[in-house]
Amino acid sequence: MITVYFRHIYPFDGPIYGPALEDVLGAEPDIEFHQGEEPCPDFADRTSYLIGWRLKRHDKTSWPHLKAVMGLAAGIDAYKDHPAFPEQARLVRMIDPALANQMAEYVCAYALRFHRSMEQQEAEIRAGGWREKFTVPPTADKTSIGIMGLGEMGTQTALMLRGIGFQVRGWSRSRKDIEGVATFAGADAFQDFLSGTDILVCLLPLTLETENIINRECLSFLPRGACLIHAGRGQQLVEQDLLDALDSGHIRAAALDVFREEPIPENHPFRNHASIFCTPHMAAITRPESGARAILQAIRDLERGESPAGLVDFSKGY
Ligand code: NDP
Ligand code: OXD
Repeated sequence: MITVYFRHIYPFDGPIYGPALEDVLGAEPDIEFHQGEEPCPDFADRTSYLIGWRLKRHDKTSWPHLKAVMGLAAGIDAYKDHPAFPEQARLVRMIDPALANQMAEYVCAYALRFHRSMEQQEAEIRAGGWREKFTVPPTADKTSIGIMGLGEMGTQTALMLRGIGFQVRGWSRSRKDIEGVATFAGADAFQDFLSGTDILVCLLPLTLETENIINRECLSFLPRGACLIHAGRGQQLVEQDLLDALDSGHIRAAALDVFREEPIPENHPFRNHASIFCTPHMAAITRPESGARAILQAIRDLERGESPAGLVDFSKGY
């Protein structure tokens, strides 16, 4: 028997994810699936796979036979360097095309808004105006969108943006070959990548190299009037540098889904800034049904001795 436990961390875990995991994992004849806030000690003792969003302090010793922690998120920040990560276990993060597709939709939504300057026109209307300046909107191929991070999220986003007709470029650690997308790799190519980007999209994982990467210098390499769409991690953005770049007019607008502190504090300057559009870390949220199927697939891969798509290599840092 393969033993799997889904530990509820948040109030929505039971109602949103519980039924789908029960349907998918509970239906497998060779899987014993349980869920709740904490298993009984006997089940914890036998558990091979622990599903959840993050760890608890006692996890280092509570699961003596754990083979893998199955993260419900794509990012691994909740687990990386966590002192309670059970030593013998591996980590599998969420890889699901439906998740990447959601991210692509989020980015396309803001890319289209910024490309058509909708935020400026809406502000004009709020201020009592009407077509203050008559302009013919540019075609999408005149706007270049640059994506930092060409992994699961970034690649799907690049393809959807390309489908709309935007000029698309992407930057990653290793060189990628994506038809119709201009690709750049490594720190040496960063400035080149940025200098031809009208709308910068950050879909990078948080690592020592990417922390504070969206800073004064990075923003200064973008052409004047560029926009930012940030859905990586809050710690990648130096907040004051963005505020200064918006004040000076160098950056026109920013859509932010992730923040250094979540929820954003009540009096945070981002909350009421006319050129910053915030969403509450919802750019891409694991879907219960496809997420549960992805977890089952990963468990099957591990049981066969194969590496599942989301198996994390901690030495890489993401
Ligand atoms: P992947 O690991 O699949 O892709 C990461 C990409 O970033 C890769 O292309 C990688 O390069 C690149 N990269 C990493 N470090 C560097 C670096 N120092 N310089 C240049 N490129 C770098 O991750 P995902 O696409 O699945 O997810 C990315 C991040 O998106 C997550 O870690 C998470 O933080 C965020 N996310 C946010 C969500 C939200 O709702 N806001 C939802 C889901 C994810 P290479 O290909 O060469 O390895
Ligand atoms: C994720 C996230 O990493 O929600 O999946 O940010």
